[in-house]
Amino acid sequence: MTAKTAQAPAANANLNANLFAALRAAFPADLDATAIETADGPGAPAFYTWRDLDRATARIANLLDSMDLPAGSRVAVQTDKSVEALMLYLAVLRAGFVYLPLNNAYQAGEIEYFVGNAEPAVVVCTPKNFPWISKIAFKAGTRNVFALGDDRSGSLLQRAAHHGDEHNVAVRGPDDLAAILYTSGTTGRSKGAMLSHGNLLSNAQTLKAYWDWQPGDVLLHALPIFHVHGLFVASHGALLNGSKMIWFGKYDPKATIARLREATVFMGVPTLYVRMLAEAALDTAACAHTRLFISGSAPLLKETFDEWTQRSGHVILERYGMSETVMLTSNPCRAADGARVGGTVGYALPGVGVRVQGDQGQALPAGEIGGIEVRGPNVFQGYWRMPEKTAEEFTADGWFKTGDVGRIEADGRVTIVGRSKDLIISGGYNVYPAEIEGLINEMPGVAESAVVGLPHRDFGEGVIAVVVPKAGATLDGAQMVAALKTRIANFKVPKQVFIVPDLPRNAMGKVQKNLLREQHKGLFGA
Ligand code: MCA
Ligand code: AMP
Repeated sequence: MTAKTAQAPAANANLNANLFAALRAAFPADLDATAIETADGPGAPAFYTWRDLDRATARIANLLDSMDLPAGSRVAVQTDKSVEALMLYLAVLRAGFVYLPLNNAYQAGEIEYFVGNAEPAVVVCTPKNFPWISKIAFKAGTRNVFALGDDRSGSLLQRAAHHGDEHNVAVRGPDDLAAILYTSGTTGRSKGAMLSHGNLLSNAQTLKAYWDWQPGDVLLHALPIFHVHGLFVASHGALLNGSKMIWFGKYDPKATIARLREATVFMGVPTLYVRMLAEAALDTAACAHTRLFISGSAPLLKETFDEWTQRSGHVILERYGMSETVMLTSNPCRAADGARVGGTVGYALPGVGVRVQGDQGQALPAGEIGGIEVRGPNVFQGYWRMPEKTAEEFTADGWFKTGDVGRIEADGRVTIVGRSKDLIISGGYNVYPAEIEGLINEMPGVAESAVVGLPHRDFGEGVIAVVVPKAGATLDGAQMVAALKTRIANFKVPKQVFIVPDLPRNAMGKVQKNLLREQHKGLFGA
């Protein structure tokens, strides 16, 4: 079944296709109006005007230009969330280089892999992490390492201050790379999804129209800016509409509810909604000013959807996307486009093709469950320096295999029912069991392990590990958790480790993870 789609907006081939040029063109005429107001963190409230965004991105872009970097150079960034970090992203686009955001929970081993794989010309990190990250970067051949703190400290802004505040946006074509986002896709080690200026801009323009961005809209931005949701969907949405953002460095449900009165648009992963629902202050009055609540990155439980409708008076708009594709489907925004239905991810966005195929690659009729495949101007250029992996993830007729399993109704509505990829999504972050199992299996005394996700009332899914010791060995689950915390990002660390004599296997010898999930399903009270 292939979902019906409307036509995508035509791109003007005569214009600079650099995404920054489009964002800059959308700045309001009054450059002295507030573009971003910080709601927390050092110096809050701080007010950044559109002119500040223009000048600061020009300074950083001029600094990058002054370094004579080769075309296509990657700029890898692991910093805390700040307006300056957003400016750095915009400056990298402006100068025509390739932005590589890294989750700020990543530890040394993870950073070493990304830096080794992407070979960035520039690395930016927090002043606190500078000693160890710079060591990794210099060892991998990176010549330029800067520090950027969430209090405007660090060498990046000091150096940028010596540069002019005017800059001609680098001319880029729609297929030129704008960003690389590391993701494990459907199998194996982390792969860098290469997104072009055209991928990002076409998606941002489509969402601006489909979500009916209005003059005067204000976005409450409470997501991290190292993944698609916070960096692209949320920030591009506000910037392309010339909309002010209320900017949280860290998500806090109480503070978010208090500021909703000034915002018209909110975007979050399901955990953000679950946490707000746990607050008595979440009521219709708190949400009276907001016109649109959007959820994505992980399945939104029907009960969260229903409770939100009841408590806030708003029906959440759920949408679906991936790092490789940005946004793919969305429930309608305007009543004229249809109803928002809980438990579904809506319709293919205009210009995006979504189809469901059977195991043998055959087209399936409406309502039947199969693998979700997609195509469109938003679909990425391939995995960084992995042509074979890229080829594996596309069908012969050019559709990208998402690794998600679902169905499309006769009217085109898409529902995701599961994943064929072994992936856990915890609080909106992806955890690849194979990565964690690999680390556990290397630990002394471990024979084998299985990592699974269980229903979790806060994170949607919570990670656990089930571990078999070698004959005669004694293992301590708590010690294993502590050891993993020093090696990988905290959200990937199993919340609990169970030591068992053996793992359940089927007749083919494959570990039956479904049985482990069933056995432990009540652990996180969901
Ligand atoms: C924090 N912890 C977690 C998670 N976050 N555990 C599991 N899963 C998580 N997501 C644990 C930490 O390990 C730590 O435990 C403890 O919680 C406190 O950590 P802290 O960082 O203070 O937590 P928090 O600030 O409360 O963070 C929870 C959060 C955060 C706000 C829900 O996870 C978050 O911002 N999630 C959003 C992720 C996101 O933006 N995803 C979009 C991906 P300990 O102390 O034991 O170590 S983009 C995407 O998927 C696409 C394409 C799309 O469709 O959008
Ligand atoms: P990422 O690799 O971080 O881009 O995560 C993409 C994956 O998140 C998708 O392949 C889906 O499995 C999942 N995802 C994103 N949005 C939704 C949603 N609304 N419902 C269910 N799963 C989602």
